[in-house]
Amino acid sequence: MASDHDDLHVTPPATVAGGLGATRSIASYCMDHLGPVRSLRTLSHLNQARGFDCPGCAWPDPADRGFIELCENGARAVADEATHFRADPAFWAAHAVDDLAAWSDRDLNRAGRITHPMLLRPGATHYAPVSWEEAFAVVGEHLRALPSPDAAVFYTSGRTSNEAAFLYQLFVRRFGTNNLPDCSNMCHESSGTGLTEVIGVGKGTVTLDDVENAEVIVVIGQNPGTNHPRMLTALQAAKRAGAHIVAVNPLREAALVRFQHPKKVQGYLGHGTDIADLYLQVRINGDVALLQGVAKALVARHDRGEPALDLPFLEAHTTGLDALLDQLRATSWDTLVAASGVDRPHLEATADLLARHERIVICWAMGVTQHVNGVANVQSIVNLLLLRGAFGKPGAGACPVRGHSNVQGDRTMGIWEKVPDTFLDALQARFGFDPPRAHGVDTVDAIRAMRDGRAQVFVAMGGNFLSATPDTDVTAAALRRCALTVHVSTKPNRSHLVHGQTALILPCLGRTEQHVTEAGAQFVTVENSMGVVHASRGNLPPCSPHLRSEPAIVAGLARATLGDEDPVDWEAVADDLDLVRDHIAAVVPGFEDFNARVRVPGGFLLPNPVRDALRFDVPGGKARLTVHPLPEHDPDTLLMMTVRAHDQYNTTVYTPNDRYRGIHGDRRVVLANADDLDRLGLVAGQVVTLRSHHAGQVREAPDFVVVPYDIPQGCVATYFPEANVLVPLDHTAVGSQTPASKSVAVTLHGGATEPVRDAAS
Ligand SMILES: Nc1nc2c(c(=O)[nH]1)N[C@H]1C(S)=C(S)[C@@H](COP(=O)(O)OP(=O)(O)OC[C@H]3O[C@@H](n4cnc5c(=O)[nH]c(N)nc54)[C@H](O)[C@@H]3O)O[C@H]1N2
Ligand SMILES: Nc1nc2c(c(=O)[nH]1)N[C@H]1C(S)=C(S)[C@@H](COP(=O)(O)OP(=O)(O)OC[C@H]3O[C@@H](n4cnc5c(=O)[nH]c(N)nc54)[C@H](O)[C@@H]3O)O[C@H]1N2
Ligand SMILES: [Mo]
Repeated sequence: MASDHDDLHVTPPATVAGGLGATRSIASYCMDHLGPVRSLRTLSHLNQARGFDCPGCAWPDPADRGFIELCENGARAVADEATHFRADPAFWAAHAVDDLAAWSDRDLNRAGRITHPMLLRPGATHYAPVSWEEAFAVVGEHLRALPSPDAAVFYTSGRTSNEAAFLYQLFVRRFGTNNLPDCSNMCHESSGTGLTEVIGVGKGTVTLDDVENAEVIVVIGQNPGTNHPRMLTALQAAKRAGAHIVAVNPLREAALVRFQHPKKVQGYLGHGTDIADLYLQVRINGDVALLQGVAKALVARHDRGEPALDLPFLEAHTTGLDALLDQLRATSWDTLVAASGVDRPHLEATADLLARHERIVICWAMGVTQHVNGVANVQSIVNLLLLRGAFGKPGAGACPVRGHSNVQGDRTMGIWEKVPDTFLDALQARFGFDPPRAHGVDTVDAIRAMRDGRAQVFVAMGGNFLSATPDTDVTAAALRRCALTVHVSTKPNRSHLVHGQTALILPCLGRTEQHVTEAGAQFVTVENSMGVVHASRGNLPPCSPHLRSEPAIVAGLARATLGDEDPVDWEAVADDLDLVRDHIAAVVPGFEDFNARVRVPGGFLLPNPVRDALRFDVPGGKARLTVHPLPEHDPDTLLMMTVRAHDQYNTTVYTPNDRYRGIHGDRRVVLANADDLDRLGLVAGQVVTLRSHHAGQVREAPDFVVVPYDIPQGCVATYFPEANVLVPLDHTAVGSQTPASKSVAVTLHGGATEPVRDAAS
């Protein structure tokens, strides 16, 4: 895949996020995709109490929302959905599937909204329009012909509403399988697994108020300036109230250094707010060592007789303290400093901040979860919080910052291949059928099942499975082996082009669009990262009269598969989402009186035993302190993390730029440490091939340009999804099976050299 890199332009990384640059970027994307009138109409409804939930991320809304509560990337996510471009039947007739496969991700997405259900018949070169009834019949026939319900896989991405998710899992379990993998398997699964094991709840334990009232906030393995920009408002508020912020990241991400609020006049004019008081530039996957180093420094203070551990809390609420203290005392500073790449004074300074304050919040995202030891990372974070007694009180707790806007809600609704028996019992009681009890496949096992021919039908409620999952070539072969692939989608993506023998695209309404049925105007609900459930109402007319809502599509699939005699009245529930909410209220704990409570502006907070009552639902009733070995790495390879650029939403690429990091015009870059490049005899601008190494297997990705960057030695960074071909399917987190896409062992191999383009050119 040779390409020239003439458009690549590298500038020094930004040292401040937000400000005018963000406003300009919103304006240009909105004008391109929406035009002026539609821009204002759309954006003014975003995250308002009577408007729609931003499809960008799962960060909560503040109580005092401004006229437009948005951020640059939220606005782009909205403009991207509300775009006036259309991938209509004429588009699909003009382009063969094989031709579209050569398009860039950006161009595919820019083709616009899909307007009609489309069918690719066996052997056909083009998708062609099909009626909804025929589309559903194709799915029903395939599903009924399977040797077992477990030969089908039903994926979900995290934008799906609570109502659609509940109906989808109900349909899948009525059909007879728990094969419900979701994007969470690749995302915060390590958080859910790690937290459940040690504190008994798989979600965060803080509210937005807690973040704003914390005295110390640690942001680890997260790039909020790009991925959760509205979080910066909360960090800024906390900072102004006197909080200390510690950033732990291999890169000096601009927003963690300084932030200018793009909506506030003083934001344009002032120099912004300094964010991180301490910036720990950890080595990739050096976090277990770093967190142990900070804990060791706390223990050393305690051993000197200084108040550093919350002993009454530890005594009353935890087990495992002695084993942890023994391990921390026995591990040498040299070991921890070498493994983390952070010097002892910085680790001591962090411990100092923690020792001097009570209200501590630790926030994290993919830099923590996507490692072989992702669960150990999460539990090492919990260790620190427990040592300081930072649970069950205001201004303190664990804050895994979720990705997709309803990824947390989808899980609550039962989109989970390993849903607890209590959930299945409640389904059984409500609907009078025996749900399947055997666990289903997660994302990685779903790929294995399709690869090995054990699963022949793949259905996706949103998402872009091919590009989001690891080991792209393996996943592509797995999907191609299927008899049928079905995608409920809003926009074209690569998963539509790498398909089973028969393939369907079922176009659905998006968050921004009005949803009116015979029962009247409908709204949906979502759950944000902090367990607040609230309503979301689209305000734009649907982009095509042929779209159906996600609940209506599930109902159509269910009727075509299960027949008209099914005890669930699919037609009625898809038309009137209040009926779905009544079912949810009866099945899911915390949703009692759902229809009434969700109509209160702002919604309601789900119960959380740790946050509300300092109750740890683990055997013995006490939180567990845990001991973890330090991860090991092959010193002959570099450790690669695959990250998001500023101008993308997961697999949707808006532009080829990564503004804050100073990379423009090209995404096929590898950011590397200058000393490593010297050692390897590589120079800036050189085109290299990346090879990953796993259990004796080598995977290769050609044609990446070397960019020297401020990143610790031994570490490199590339963008996802381009680098996913290098992530081995079997390279996953212990306990959660999350692909370890931030810990890939690679080597760089030089080809022809290119002239160096420096910042000034
Ligand atoms: N605009 C926009 N918003 C998004 C998304 C998007 O693609 N675009 N995606 C959404 C989704 S689904 C998710 S899950 C979130 C993702 O949000 P993030 O987790 O912030 O996304 P990543 O780009 O994967 O960034 C990971 C960060 O972790 C750092 N990191 C990598 N490896 C390590 C490590 O070993 N240790 C430490 N301490 N840090 C490390 C990287 O340098 C980077 O700053 O964002 C959500 N919001
Ligand atoms: N190497 C590497 N791989 C990763 C990651 C990484 O950091 N590195 N991150 C992982 C993470 S955290 C995640 S969450 C996954 C993301 O994986 P996915 O959720 O599968 O991927 P997205 O790119 O978010 O999906 C985009 C598609 O969703 C469809 N869509 C958008 N809105 C809607 C809607 O309202 N309804 C429906 N039905 N469809 C809609 C559009 O057709 C669009 O093309 O990727 C994972 N993969
Ligand atoms: Mo995610």
